[in-house]
Amino acid sequence: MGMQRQLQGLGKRPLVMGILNVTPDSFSDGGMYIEKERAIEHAREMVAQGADIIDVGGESTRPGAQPVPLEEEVNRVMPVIEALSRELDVPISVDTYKAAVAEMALERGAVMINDISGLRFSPHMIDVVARYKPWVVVMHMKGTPRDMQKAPSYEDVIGEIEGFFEERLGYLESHGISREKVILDPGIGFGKRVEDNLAILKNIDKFLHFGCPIMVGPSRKSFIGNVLNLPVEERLEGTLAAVSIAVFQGAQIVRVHDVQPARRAVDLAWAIRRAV
Ligand code: 7PJ
Repeated sequence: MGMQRQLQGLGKRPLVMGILNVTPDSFSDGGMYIEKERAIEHAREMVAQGADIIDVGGESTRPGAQPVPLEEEVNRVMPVIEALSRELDVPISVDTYKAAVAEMALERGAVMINDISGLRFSPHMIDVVARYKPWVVVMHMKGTPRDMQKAPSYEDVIGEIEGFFEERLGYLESHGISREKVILDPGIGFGKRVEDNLAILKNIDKFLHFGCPIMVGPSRKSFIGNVLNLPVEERLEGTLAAVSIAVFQGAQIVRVHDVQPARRAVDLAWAIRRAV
């Protein structure tokens, strides 16, 4: 338990977060790991491949996706979180912006909340974070999953994300939550054009001054498909290029579907970053 809460290795090497979708409609693993047993098996496999964290999500947040009712999300996610936190040594993260889901997950052994809304969608999320003091991923998104890809634009994408991080850290601080266990994520694909996603990856180092670990999740996303003209099932190499560049720039956590190849890529990118 103590080991879990430390987020072992953070700062010493890049961490790989394996994506565990427990949803019937997620855009790339759609319907494959619906059942609890299959989800658990997939998590075991990701850990064997080198995952440092498992991120369990019950609601697809791909562009245009409809929100999932609370009860449905709870039914999908809680049995898996309970089983995984009992069985696995790696920390469990819950991918949710709903305070009630987050609280239930923390009660069942999760130690991290991955909130794609950066604590904006659920007014009580801040109270859950203040009470349980979990690791919390604050992700930037312009708009909501339903409307975020409807003509997003920025004058200065990096500056706008920096401003958001600044404001969110202030919000947390005003509720007595220090940045010690806050992870910042620029939210690749969440209300961004292709050029914005590329600029973010090129400029990850611009987010390091906050003193928080930076996480990125480019895995299989459409900007890769757009640049390479490839469908979702052929975006592994693009994903590896993206996570490698991010780690070379100073990102400390990468959120991916394909754990083994990402592990190898980011470990090499990290070795190069550390080289004299
Ligand atoms: C992200 C995420 C991401 C964080 C998703 C997908 C879409 N959470 N959840 N960062 N993306 N923190 O996995 O393709 O980039 S859902």
